[in-house]
Amino acid sequence: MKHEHAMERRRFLKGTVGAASLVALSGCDNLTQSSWFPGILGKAERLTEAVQRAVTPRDALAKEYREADISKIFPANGNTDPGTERYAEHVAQNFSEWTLEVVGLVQTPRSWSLAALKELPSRTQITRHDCVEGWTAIGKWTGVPVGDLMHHVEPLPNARYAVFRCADVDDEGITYYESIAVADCYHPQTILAYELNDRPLDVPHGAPLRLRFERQLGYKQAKYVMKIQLVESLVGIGGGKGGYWEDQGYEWYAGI
Ligand SMILES: Nc1nc2c(c(=O)[nH]1)N[C@H]1C(S)=C(S)[C@@H](COP(=O)(O)O)O[C@H]1N2
Ligand SMILES: [Mo]
Repeated sequence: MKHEHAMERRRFLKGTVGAASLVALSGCDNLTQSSWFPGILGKAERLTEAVQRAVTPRDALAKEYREADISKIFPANGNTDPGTERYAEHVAQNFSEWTLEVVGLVQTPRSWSLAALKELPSRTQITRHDCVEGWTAIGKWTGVPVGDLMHHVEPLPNARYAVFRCADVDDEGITYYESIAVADCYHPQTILAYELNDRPLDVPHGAPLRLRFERQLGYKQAKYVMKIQLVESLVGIGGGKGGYWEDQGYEWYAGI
């Protein structure tokens, strides 16, 4: 009986994960153009999250690679320069005035200059980035664990999501943002990176600070991060689906 149950479960998992990866493979353009897609997302997505959490516990580590595995070229994708006057000033000042604010449902809101963040203990990880557009790259990231920042600000009990606010705006004036569960901020590989392959992050890859949330797809890896806002609900933030691409039909739980 026990065995039969396990078989059942395995079949169920296989089917569901298969469907989820098909969705991931179909790429940006197809998704935004098909009108049915956002409609079915709610249910399929909750299923994906539940299944993936069952298969991969929340604290499981993404695979880390060796120096020799680092890709010769790490492509830059999406916005590759925020292009605003203010951002150009930051570039000219070598980001000396850049601050990261952590606000919202926290005991003690705080901000850090880039220099102050670099003085905190750092983590380095060599991981693979997977973009839904069909490319992958292995890079070495160094940054500050987001969990350490959380220990400083102390999230309130009702803080469920951490929203990452970015400096770039698209042609329609929509600002890029992303969100992850506050619980996932404490995962050891969730870092705000300021170095790629031992050099300060360059503009195309999200200077001066970008999120690495290693067990999820490329679009979760928010670049040009200026602010982390802790909230109880995603309603009223952007289009309400938890991220720039999510608002256009992508899954919020983009596990890989
Ligand atoms: N702020 C911001 N973050 C972003 C994007 C973007 O356009 N703006 N694109 C996302 C996508 S789809 C991918 S694949 C990665 C690309 O990161 P890279 O340019 O370092 O390769 O950044 C993600 N984070
Ligand atoms: Mo992507």
